[in-house]
Amino acid sequence: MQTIHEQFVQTAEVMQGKTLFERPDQADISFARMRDMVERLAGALTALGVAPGDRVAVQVEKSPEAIALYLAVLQVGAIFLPLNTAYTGAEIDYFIGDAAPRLFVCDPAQAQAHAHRASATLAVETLGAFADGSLMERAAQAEPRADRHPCAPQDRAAILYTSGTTGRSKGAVLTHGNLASNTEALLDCWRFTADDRLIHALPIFHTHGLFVAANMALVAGATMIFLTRFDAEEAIGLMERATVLMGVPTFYTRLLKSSSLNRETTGGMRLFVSGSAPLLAEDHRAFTERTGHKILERYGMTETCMIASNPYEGDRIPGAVGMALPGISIRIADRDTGAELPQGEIGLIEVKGPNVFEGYWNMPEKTASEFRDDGFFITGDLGMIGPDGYLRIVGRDKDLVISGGYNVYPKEVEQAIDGLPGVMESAVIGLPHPDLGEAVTAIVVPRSDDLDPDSIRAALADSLARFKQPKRVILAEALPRNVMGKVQKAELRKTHAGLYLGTGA
Ligand code: MLC
Ligand code: AMP
Repeated sequence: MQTIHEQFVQTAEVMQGKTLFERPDQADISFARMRDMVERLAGALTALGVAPGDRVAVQVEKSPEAIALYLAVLQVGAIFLPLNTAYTGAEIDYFIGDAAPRLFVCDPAQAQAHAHRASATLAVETLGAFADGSLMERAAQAEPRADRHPCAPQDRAAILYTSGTTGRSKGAVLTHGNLASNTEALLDCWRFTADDRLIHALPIFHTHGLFVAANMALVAGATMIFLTRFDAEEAIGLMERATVLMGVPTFYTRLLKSSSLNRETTGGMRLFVSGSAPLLAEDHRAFTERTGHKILERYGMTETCMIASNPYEGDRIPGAVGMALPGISIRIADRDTGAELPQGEIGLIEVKGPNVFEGYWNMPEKTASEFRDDGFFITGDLGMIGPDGYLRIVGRDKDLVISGGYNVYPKEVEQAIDGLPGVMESAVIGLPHPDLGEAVTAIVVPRSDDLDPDSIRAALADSLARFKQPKRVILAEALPRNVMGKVQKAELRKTHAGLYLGTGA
């Protein structure tokens, strides 16, 4: 196995002056320049005392330099820990406490706010969106490092935090083998080559933007049209110079809203990929009608990278996520016994293969409870495999909301709300939303009359990232419960189903 970093170096050797990053209003960056930047950053990391196995936590704006930092961390054998830029100080406290990184890199604008974190065991540096910040200054002065720490497939490459059902975020530990094997499978399945020009409008702190989109371009030698955020009109305008778009379903909902989306504007594109949340079958069909392109939907998870994909050649079926990627096994199992279910029956989706993560950081019991004895990982998604061999996701066994491709675990939001003065209890649910797919919504039972929805939302601002905060808060006299006393979330979802669709209260 070659690590993603080793493959990038090899590709850069061949590509040299070819453009890796193309950005609106900023200079292009070639493969050769990127390689130099990675070597300098590797030198800076070593000078800062980052050793193999150390965690490097990074909460920075999207930039080519942030991708260079990721590669440099892999080069020196350290573990890359990207953090959503929306996380609040309180959330960062937890991640740093749990992962105990050697280095924390933040945006220069946040330097003051994080200065107190620096200690004998934790260095704090900055990296901005315009190649600015203290880390880039160090890199400019550092002795470039071309040598690399040798890494085996089972060595740790990254930790990605995903919020947990208990309200405590879990750090999914991914190995070099996970990343390299998944990239190899995707390059082959989606026929991705150096000729591709990828519209990259996803954030780079999650699997989709980093381990799918960026890794594929870095290894294949493709060009990334690198955008800091997704704007439908901008993306459509770029399509005549691009070949591939990878996005969450919200990208496609927004593209469909634009009158400029048609066969002509998408004519040069060869592939549209959707994932991270369910793509509405009606959006899939509408997209084909408007553009002639069939969106390729695939299925993945932070813990497993990509699991299944609709075929490049062959039927891309609306509402289905396709077949297991090469080398990966999928089975549908009975929720309680774990026994494999026959074709056509609905059960838990379980997965095994070189893509499946090592486990959760510092959580051996949690890790053990999510694996079967024979090594299959329990995804928590419910699905079935039809007679056509395609996997279809029909729901979730885990209490999870996916809003615009971001996961929000209701428990974490409920704990924050329940801690507010004047709140008796709360239930957080996801409701259908025309733009985000699902919107985080809180049903709150107040203790007193003076509690109002706006003050609840305002009180959460410092503790929860914006995307986790409820879009709406509904006050209620009581929560519906079953005879066992368990809150009936399905009933709440039914009662309020039309809230964002303009069809309900
Ligand atoms: C932004 N906001 C959101 C939100 N994104 N609220 C809920 N859910 C979201 N996903 C809030 C902002 O805080 C802001 O709030 C308001 O909405 C508008 O912000 P914005 O910055 O203008 O939003 P926009 O840039 O349009 O972003 C929407 C989005 C973005 C859908 C394009 O969220 C996005 O890029 N999502 C992709 C997430 C992703 O990469 N997921 C992959 C996970 S990996 P206010 O109140 O201040 O106005 C994974 C595995 C796999 O799942 O299979 O891939
Ligand atoms: P995350 O933990 O952010 O990696 O999100 C992973 C979850 O996203 C999966 O467990 C699924 O519930 C969901 N997901 C990813 N891709 C799809 C898809 N194509 N269709 C439906 N759900 C998806």
